[in-house]
Amino acid sequence: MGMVGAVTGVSLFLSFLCLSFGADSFRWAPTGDAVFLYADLSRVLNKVSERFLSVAIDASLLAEEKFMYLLSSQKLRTLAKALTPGFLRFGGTKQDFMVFTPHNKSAAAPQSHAVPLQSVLHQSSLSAEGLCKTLMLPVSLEEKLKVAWAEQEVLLQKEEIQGSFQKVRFSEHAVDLLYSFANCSGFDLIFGLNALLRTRNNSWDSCNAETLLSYCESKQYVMSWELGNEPNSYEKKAGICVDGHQLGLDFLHLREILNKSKLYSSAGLYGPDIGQPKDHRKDLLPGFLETAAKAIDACTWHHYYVNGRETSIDDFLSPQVLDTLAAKITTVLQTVALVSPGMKIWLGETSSAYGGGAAGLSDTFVAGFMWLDKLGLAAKLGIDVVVRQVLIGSGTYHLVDANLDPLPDYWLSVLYKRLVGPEVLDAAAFTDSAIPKRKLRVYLHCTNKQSPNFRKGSVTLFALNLSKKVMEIILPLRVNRSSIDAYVLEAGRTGTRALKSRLIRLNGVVLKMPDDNTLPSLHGVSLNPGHPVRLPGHSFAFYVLKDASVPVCW
Ligand SMILES: *[C@@H]1O[C@H](CO)[C@@H](O)[C@H](O)[C@H]1NC(C)=O
Ligand SMILES: *[C@@H]1O[C@H](CO)[C@@H](O)[C@H](O)[C@H]1NC(C)=O
Ligand SMILES: *[C@@H]1O[C@H](CO)[C@@H](O)[C@H](O)[C@H]1NC(C)=O
Ligand SMILES: *[C@@H]1O[C@H](CO)[C@@H](O)[C@H](O)[C@H]1NC(C)=O
Ligand SMILES: CC(=O)N[C@H]1CO[C@H](CO)[C@@H](O)[C@@H]1O
Ligand SMILES: CC(=O)N[C@H]1CO[C@H](CO)[C@@H](O)[C@@H]1O
Repeated sequence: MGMVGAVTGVSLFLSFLCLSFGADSFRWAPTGDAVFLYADLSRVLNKVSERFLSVAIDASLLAEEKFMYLLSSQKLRTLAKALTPGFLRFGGTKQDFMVFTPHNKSAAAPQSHAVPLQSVLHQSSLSAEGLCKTLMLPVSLEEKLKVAWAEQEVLLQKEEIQGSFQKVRFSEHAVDLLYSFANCSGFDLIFGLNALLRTRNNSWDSCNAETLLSYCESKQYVMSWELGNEPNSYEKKAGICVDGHQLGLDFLHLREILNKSKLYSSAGLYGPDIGQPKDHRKDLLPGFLETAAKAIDACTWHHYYVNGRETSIDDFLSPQVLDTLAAKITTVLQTVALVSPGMKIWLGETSSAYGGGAAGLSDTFVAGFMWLDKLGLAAKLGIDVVVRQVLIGSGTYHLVDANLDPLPDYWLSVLYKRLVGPEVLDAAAFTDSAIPKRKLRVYLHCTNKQSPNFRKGSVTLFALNLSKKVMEIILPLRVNRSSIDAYVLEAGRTGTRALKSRLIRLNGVVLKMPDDNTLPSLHGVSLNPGHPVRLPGHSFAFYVLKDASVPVCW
C-alpha cells in the first residue's frame, strides 16, 4: 500500500514539474519511445559509505579448510582488487556451526593434501607486502581445488535443503588465509562469530570467540566483527530460540570483550544480521536494538527478492518484483528510526535469489537488473552499505564462478565502483503520459572522484531498460549540453537466450581478462553534447555527464 501511494505521489509531482517547466525545459524531438529525466541537482539526497558496494564470502567455503587456499589464486586477487575499497564479510548460515580449533602449532596444514604453501605462509618475517607477493597458489593445486569444490557444493546444497548443518572446525591456518586474502586485496575484513555456542541459561558462550580474538590479536590482524547469522531462524536451524533482548545482551558482552583488547577496542561490530521483514518475529529487531544499539556500529539485515528454486526469468525483469525492495527497506528504516534514530543501516547480506541463487539466472546477464536496481534503490533510500552475497564460492549468485572466471555481475560491480560516487541525487524517469513507465529505472549520483573521467561537478546517471525496445532518455536542460561518456552493458550474445548469457558486452565488446594479472581497459564511448542518449532494450548503462558542473558534486 505504502509503495503504491509513494509511486502515485511521485508521478503527480513529476507531472506538475513537467507542466511548470514547460516545453523549453526539454529537447522535444524523441525518435520512438522516450522518457524525460527529472533531476534535482540542488542538493545531495544521501551520502552513503565509500565502501557502499561490498562483498561477502560465505562461511561454507570453510566446509573443508583446504578450500581456503582458493583465496590465494592470483586471478581471484586481481579480480578482488578492482572491487576495493569495500568490506569483505565472512559469514552466513555456516558461521553458527563453526568452531575455532587451534592446532597451536604454526605449521598446521590440511593433512590430506600435499600443500606446498605452508612454509611460505608462515614466514612471519616477511613484510605484509612481501607476503602478498609470495603467496600465490600453484596452478595445479588451483585446478584440483576447483574440482573438489564442485563436489563439495553438491553436499552443501543438500545440507541447505535438509536444513541440518554439520559442525565445522577451523584452525589458525584458515584465519591466516582469509586475512591474507582480504588484506592483500585491500578489503576490510568482517568476521562473523558463532552465536549458537550457548550456555545452559541460553546466553552466548564467548569462550571460543575469545580464543579466536586472542589469536587474531597476536597476529595484529586489523578486522571487525559480527555475531550470529539470521537469528530469526535459529529455532528452525538448531532448535534454539534467542529473543531480541538476549541477543542484545550477547552483543553487549562481545563489545565488553572487544573493549578490553588493545587492538579491537575501537573495532567495528555489526549486527544482528536478521532476515528480511516477514510476518513472524517482528519483535526481534526492536528488542535487539533496545538492548544493544550502543554496542553496534551499524544495524544489518538481509534481503533476497525471490526463492532460487521457484523463480523464473520474468521475476528478474519485473518492475513489481524490483519494487518489493523499497517496501522492505522502508519497513526496516522505520523500525530502526523508532528505537535508534541515526543508526546506520546495512544490507549485510544480499543477492537476487535465496537458497544459493537460481542457476542459469543469478549467474547470468539478467541478474544485473536486480543487482543494479538494488544498488540504486538502496542508496537512494539511505542504506549505507550493501554486501553482495557472494564474491566467490557458495551457490550460483557469485560474482566470480567456480572456475574463477568473472560473471556479468562482477563487471557491473567494477564499473559501479569506478563511476558512481557516494553522493546520491534525486532523479526519476517519466513520460508525458500520466502513467509512470516503471520499466525504465534511473538513478543519479555524483561521479566517483577517483574515477578516471571525473571532472569537478560531474554526475553519473545509471539506467536500466527492462523492456525489449530501445529507449531514449531526454536529459534536463540544465545538463543537456554536457559531453557524456557512455558505458552501455548488454548480454554477451544475441538471440533468444541472450539474457541468460554468462558473458557481458561493454559498448559492444565482450569483457574478458587478458591474463590472470590484468583487467581489460573499461572505457566509455564519448557522446558529443546534444547526442541522443539511447538505451537498447534489455540493457543497462552508466552515463558520466562530464560537464554537468553540479556544485554539490564539486
Ligand atoms: C537542451 O534542451 C533544450 C530544451 O529542450 C533544447 O532546446 C536544446 O536543443 C537542448 N540542447 C541540446 C544540446 O540537446
Ligand atoms: C593490511 O595490513 C597492514 C599491515 O598490518 C595494514 O597496515 C593495512 O592497513 C592492512 N590493510 C587493510 C586493507 O586491511
Ligand atoms: C548465564 O550464564 C553466564 C555464565 O554461564 C553468566 O555469566 C550470566 O550472567 C548468566 N546470565 C543470566 C541472565 O543468568
Ligand atoms: C566500551 O567502551 C566504550 C568507550 O571506550 C564505552 O562507551 C562503552 O560503554 C564500552 N562498552 C561496554 C559494553 O563495555
Ligand atoms: C606453542 C604455542 O603456540 N602455544 C600457544 C597455544 O595457544 C595459546 C592460546 O592461544 C597460547 O597462549 C600459546 O602461546
Ligand atoms: C526500459 C524501458 O522502459 N524500456 C523501455 C525500454 O524501452 C522501451 C522503449 O520504451 C520501452 O517500451 C520500455 O518501456
